[in-house]
Amino acid sequence: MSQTLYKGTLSYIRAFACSRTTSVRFLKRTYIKPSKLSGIFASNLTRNSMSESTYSKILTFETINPHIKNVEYAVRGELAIRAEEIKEELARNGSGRFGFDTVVNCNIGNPQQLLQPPITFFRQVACLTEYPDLLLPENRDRVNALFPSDAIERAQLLLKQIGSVGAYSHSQGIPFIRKDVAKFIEERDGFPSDPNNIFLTQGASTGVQNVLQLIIADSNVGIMIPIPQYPLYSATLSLFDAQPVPYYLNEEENWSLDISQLTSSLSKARDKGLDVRALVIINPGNPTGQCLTEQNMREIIDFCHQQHIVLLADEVYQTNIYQPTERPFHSFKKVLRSMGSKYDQLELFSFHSVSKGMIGECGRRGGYYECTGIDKQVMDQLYKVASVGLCPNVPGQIMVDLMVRSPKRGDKSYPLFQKEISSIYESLRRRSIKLSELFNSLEGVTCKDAQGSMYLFPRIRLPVNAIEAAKAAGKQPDEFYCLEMLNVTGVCVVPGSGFGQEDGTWHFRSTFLPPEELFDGFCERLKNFHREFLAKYN
Ligand code: DCS
Repeated sequence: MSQTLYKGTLSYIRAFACSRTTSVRFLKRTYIKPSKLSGIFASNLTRNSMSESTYSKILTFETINPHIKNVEYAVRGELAIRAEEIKEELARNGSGRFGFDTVVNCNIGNPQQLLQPPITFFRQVACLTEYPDLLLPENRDRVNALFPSDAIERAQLLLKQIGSVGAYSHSQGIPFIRKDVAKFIEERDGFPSDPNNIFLTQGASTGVQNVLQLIIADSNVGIMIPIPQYPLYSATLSLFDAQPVPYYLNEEENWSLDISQLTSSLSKARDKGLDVRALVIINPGNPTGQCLTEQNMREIIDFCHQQHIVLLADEVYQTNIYQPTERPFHSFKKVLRSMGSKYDQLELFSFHSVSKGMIGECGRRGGYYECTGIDKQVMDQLYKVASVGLCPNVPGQIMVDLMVRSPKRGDKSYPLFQKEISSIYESLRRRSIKLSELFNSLEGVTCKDAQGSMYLFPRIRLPVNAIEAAKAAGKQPDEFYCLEMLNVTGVCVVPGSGFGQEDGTWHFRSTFLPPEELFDGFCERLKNFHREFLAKYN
């Protein structure tokens, strides 16, 4: 036995002996006679050595955490699962059984899955940081021929700060990148931002979950969420066992937010004894695509201030703005700061992500949240939770840096960057209009324009026979309609019931992300399906 192995074995034996002694001492204190110990160890042994046929699983559907069982997430729910099955069948047997040869995933805002090209500069920098040997002097000529000088410089700068992308970083996120985020916020809003108040995250999702976990002190806590809402919120509330306090958006008024809705929903919840602590605003909206006016945002801030409520501003679609003159994006941080010192104490968390906008780097899992007006001791606790997860992934953090510090006018990469961003933006805008026109042309369907985000949320009025058929199949009517749409056209959308909707109304959510060159064909498929569906059930 080698010396080290011998020493290792010895310390293991000592540790084992020590733990046996400790457990004997513990058992003595709990009044179990050491003589009985052998019996206890023996019965444990018997339990562990149950035969295969009598072994009962520790983890069953009945015994696991019940809050996990309550979680629902329709964006990747039944429709998405069925879509995957169809894809597999198409790959195995071809399109024979179906009237289409591809599944189009409009159920999720995942632009690159639907062939949106990545931003070249971002990938160049990502590539150089992943494989730093490319930056060695001996590779210089080849790399200079392939990469623009500003991408090389940015990669060098980042690597100087980070070391290796394979190393854990600061738990709150790389300080250099947080400084860039703070600078971006300052330039966007015209008000100061402190890098110590920024937490980098794995997409906005983990940020939202960490903040909700912080707020939900017990199961009597209520969190105000919009209806319809993005189900990250309802799912996280189920997971942490808190109470959703729904407030309804006004479909007739372009999914606007009426303060009287907030007030009545809050007072109902407080009457029931709920400790309502936070209000979630998704702006621009998902699934509803509306952008709030500045005046409306001031009212919301005033409501939170008066009612002593924390504001969570989900602003991941802040650059997906399709009516920039009538409905520009304003951040809650900016509006709050512009309202003067009366509101200085308001507690605000603002979320952003690399998954959306024209970037669409969903798979990189990059994001951040900014804390405004949050108590220092509370921030320390958030930091502790971030530390337990060690750090957000470093390539995702790099993508955040690129998002907040993209090429500027005069930089080598600026012309290409600008061309790519505006071509994606213009195309998204055209597609949003085309799809909303299509939906509005269908019998019994109405659809509000997307002022922002990546989705349309049309309302469908279904024939009585279709509602009966849905009931017979054990489905919600909108779920039934969406399943038929998937089976007939290969287009996968999400039923409105996955987001919440006014009772007695039915909707579905579709992204407008399918590639533009396929868009006419895609619209045609939907049009034919809807006509045939109505003919079948009318
Ligand atoms: N907030 C909103 C409003 C979102 O729509 C999403 C993602 C997120 C947060 C979280 O995104 P990341 O974690 O990737 O930053 N939207 C989902 C959706 O509805 N479709 O695709 C994903």
